[in-house]
Amino acid sequence: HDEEAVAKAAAINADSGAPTIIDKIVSKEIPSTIVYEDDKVLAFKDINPQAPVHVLVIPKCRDGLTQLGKAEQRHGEILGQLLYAARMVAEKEGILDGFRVVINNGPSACQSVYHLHLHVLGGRQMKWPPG
Ligand code: IU
Repeated sequence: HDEEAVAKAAAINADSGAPTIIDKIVSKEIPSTIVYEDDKVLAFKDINPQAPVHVLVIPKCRDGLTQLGKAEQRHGEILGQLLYAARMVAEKEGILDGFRVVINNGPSACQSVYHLHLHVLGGRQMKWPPG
């Protein structure tokens, strides 16, 4: 059953605080196609793109931000930097006129990687509401 499978997958991917694949992408142990990088933020192409442009924007240092729900006041600066980086990605990818930024938070939103990441999606007509 579809709903059951989704719930099961989401439960497996609960927030354990364990290291994630993103650590290896940041260290470049796992190669990725980098779209934008500065000292605090990295943006790279999603391996399973859901749109012609699908880029993930992450803080290089997780610093407790396994998910947006764990954000504290002290994270304000990096959160702003991530949003600005998303805009830089949109410009670089030529979708500044129309793009979507998504953060999946927790099992019911199908978060699968517990290192905060913004999805930047575009290059096609996006639908609303999202699924
Ligand atoms: P989510 O919001 O946690 O569901 O998004 C995780 C994304 O990470 C998802 O779109 C995956 O395709 C993507 N991804 C990736 O780009 N590279 C990887 O090695 C893995 C996941 I694992």
